[in-house]
Amino acid sequence: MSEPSISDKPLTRNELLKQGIPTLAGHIAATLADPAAECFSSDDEQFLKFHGIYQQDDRDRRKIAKHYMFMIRGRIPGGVLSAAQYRVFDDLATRHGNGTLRITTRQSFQFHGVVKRGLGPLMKSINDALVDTLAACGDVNRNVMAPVVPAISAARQEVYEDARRVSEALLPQTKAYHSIWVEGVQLNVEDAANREFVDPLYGKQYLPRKFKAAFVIPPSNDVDLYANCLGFIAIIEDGRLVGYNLAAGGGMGRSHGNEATYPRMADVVGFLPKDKVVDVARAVLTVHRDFGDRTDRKHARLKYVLQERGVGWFRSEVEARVGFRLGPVRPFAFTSQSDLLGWHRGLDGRWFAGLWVDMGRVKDKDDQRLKAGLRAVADQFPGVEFRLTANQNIVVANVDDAAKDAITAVLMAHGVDVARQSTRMHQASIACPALPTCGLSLAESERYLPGLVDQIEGVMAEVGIPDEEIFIRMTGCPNGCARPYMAEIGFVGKGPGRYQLWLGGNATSTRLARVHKEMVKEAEILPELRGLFVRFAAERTPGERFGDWAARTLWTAAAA
Ligand code: SRM
Repeated sequence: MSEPSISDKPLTRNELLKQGIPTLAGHIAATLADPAAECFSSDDEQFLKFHGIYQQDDRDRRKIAKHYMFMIRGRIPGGVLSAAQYRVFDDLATRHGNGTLRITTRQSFQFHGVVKRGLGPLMKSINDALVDTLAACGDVNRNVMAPVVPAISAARQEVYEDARRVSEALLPQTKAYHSIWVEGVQLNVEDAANREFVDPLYGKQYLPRKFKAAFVIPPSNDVDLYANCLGFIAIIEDGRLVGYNLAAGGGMGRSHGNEATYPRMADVVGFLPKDKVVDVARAVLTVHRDFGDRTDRKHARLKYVLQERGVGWFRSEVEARVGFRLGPVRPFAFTSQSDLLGWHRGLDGRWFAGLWVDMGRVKDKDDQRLKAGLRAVADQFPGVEFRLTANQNIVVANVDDAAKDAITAVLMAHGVDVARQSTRMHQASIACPALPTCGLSLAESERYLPGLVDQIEGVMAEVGIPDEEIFIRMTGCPNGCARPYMAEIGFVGKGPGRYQLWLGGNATSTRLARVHKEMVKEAEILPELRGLFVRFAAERTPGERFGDWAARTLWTAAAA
């Protein structure tokens, strides 16, 4: 194993905070108990993240005053919830949140708009439902992703169970979470175990930055594997899961005007037998722990360690930590990244329905009452399962023949037509939440993209490509939360009404897009796309997708 080099640059403020209170308890319980306190201190804001909570304020109302509210994110490995758990999330969103549930790009649910007095009851109820929010945010391993299609084979079920095992194995061990949110008391710091607490895996300072892991079963890349710090690509031979190809070093986050930050796709490093998956996950995490940059949070992701030290070094480092050699990468190929929408029958004979959720926001709107419809399904069919997807959709799974038509009817009664859900372009578009909740957002995203997609469809029809599918992703800032750098068309917020335009991702999410225009104003987006679509329609080869055309023609032209 290599020795990490010691930097003479000072540690970041977050490092000192973690080092000072490794239980992550901060002074959260005291502020929580104080009815006069509207918000937490800036130090506690950082600790709260490890508990799955973000302190936000309503940016629509900032000009009047700061209205504090909280975003809470679940830890839901693989995005799987029982009907009973779903009902708890639904109830809590109505009772304590803004009446919506937001499916995230990592298969979780977020509550938005929770006020401080609702925080304690909400957290307690989630935990009572045997779900938690621990490590959904913070400098730790985040929600572990897993393939969406419900368990239709033993191998698929095994992959899902491995994802859960890895999620559990990489959890921080602090007692503070349980003490504050379940028992409702401050962590007893007089207790020696708490006073001298050092996490056995993470140490005193946890990771230099967030860490993200995903499992995938080719040929579907429905979790966007290459955007993750750690990826396990299932290798299934003759119906048996034999092991995984290890991928590492992916990440999207960057900052405008800072060339030292960039999106990067994970490298595929080698093969491991299935029984080593937890050991390898721990080893990769500890490489990040030991070699990530703790002096600059913008440079602290595992992707920079791989980029700067090389894949060969990384492989040797992981091998030294697990005590065995990784095998050669086994062949695999991805053919899609999309969710299966509509009804499908699994190999086990059970049905599942993929439901498109506009921008991942489960809500009731006019005649489309998705939230009430899903709730009715959960109430009336307690044996079903809900699966959240990385494309911000939801799957109702584990449905038998008798229930299938009845569920269709329940959804239809709420204005949700399983057979005709939306247009291809809307189904291929995702955006991050951005305004008014996200403190980092520079431009609109979730509230702007649906209307823009309507207009883009209009332009496509005019130039003669009405039935095309183009993956569009929008974010309000360059952090990459909706993974715009993997999209065929990516919009990255630069300021109010202004976006950087990225082009050239592909249908399998296996190629990074590139900047096409540094900045387009809202009014310039449609004229810019119209020009591109006209060229695409004229120059495309048979069956060629927009992203492939863009990469083939625009990049070659730029390089010439
Ligand atoms: Fe993200 C920060 C929302 C997936 C990269 N992300 C944030 C925060 C918490 C803003 C903040 O720090 O105050 C956003 C809260 C917005 C809100 O109001 O809800 C936010 N990120 C989201 C979600 C909800 C977007 C969505 O449309 O679903 C996703 C929650 C996933 C989950 O369940 O855990 C979400 N974020 C991602 C992804 C995609 C992924 O993981 O596959 C990325 C890119 C991959 C990566 O990590 O590189 C991503 N989020 C970031 C970053 C940039 C990190 C970096 O490398 O610098 C930030 C900023 C930060 O951490 O300082 C960020």
